[in-house]
Amino acid sequence: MPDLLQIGGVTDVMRGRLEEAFTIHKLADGSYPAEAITHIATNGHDGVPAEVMASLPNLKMISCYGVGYDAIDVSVAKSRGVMVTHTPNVLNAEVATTAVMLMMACYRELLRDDAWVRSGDWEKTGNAPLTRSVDNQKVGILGLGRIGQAIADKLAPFGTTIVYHSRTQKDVAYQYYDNLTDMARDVDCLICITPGGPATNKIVNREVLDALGPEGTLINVSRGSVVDEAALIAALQDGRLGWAGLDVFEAEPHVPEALRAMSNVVLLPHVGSATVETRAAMGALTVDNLLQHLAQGTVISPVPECVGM
Ligand code: NAP
Ligand code: 8YV
Repeated sequence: MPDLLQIGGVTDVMRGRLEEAFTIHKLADGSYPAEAITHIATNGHDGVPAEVMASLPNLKMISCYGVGYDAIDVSVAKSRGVMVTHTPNVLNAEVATTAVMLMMACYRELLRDDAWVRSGDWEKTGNAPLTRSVDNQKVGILGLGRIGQAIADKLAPFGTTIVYHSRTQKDVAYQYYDNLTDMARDVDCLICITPGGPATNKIVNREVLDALGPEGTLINVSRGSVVDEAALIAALQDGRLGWAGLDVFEAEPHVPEALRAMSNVVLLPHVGSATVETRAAMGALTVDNLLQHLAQGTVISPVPECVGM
């Protein structure tokens, strides 16, 4: 059987299917037969370390369990003729739910009010302070791609006015902004859902956060690198930004103490797609890509750079 290098974890179902077709070697075990490895199964967090990719002379394909592939150097892979696949679409609805859930938790002070009940404050001091309605808000989506559109769809029943910023204008009815700061100035809530990587590094900077302003809410379900975390912390501490709902961070799993200490932020441990149902679909597509590549030399969902390879 061909040899596969497993980077990071896989589910039991994925392992069972992979074991029928590959001899599996785990990077975590410390050694692997470099010459023999033809395939890699990895994920969006672990990617493929540069030294690992360089150590595999006969590598043919990398399958990523996740849609974001900024932790894999696709230009190096492509220059070596190595196919890279990912798991688009099957997680759109789940990640959109996470974004909307974070927005609602910020607006309706879910964590504060849960604590109000648990601490006995309701009995001791009476009703909790009022919150803000999620209805009829103007929401700016940074990155109106597959998941961005799913977020817009999920927000439609709330009477939301959707506007968006991306590099190119899309064929949609929503207002397009070619300037992110201008969009941030005009919206109540900014939701980030672009890819990570150099092109989007810290594009949500101090200027954008100040434009969003003290009544504004920032939701980030994209990558921690998209938001300047130090500028975000400063804006929240100074009251220049109102609220933040964050699923992703600059140096995961490290989350700065300053963020953990704030009551106007809601924090999640990068679980945008992390339900049993959606992870099963992502796992199935990750393995299907590997098995089809083995059997036919083709794949189902190449990353855009590898289409037509
Ligand atoms: P997609 O369909 O490729 O959409 C990406 C969008 O971002 C497009 O609208 C693209 O439009 C825009 N974009 C790309 N580069 C940009 C730039 N430099 N400036 C402004 N806009 C830019 O991708 P998707 O499937 O929706 O996934 C998006 C990302 O979400 C993934 O790459 C991943 O990082 C993240 N994600 C996170 C989780 C989680 O668990 N939190 C789960 C899944 C995905 P243009 O090309 O016109 O710019
Ligand atoms: C996963 C993600 O957490 O798909 C992505 O880009 O960020 C998430 O769905 C991750 O990639 C799983 O490995």
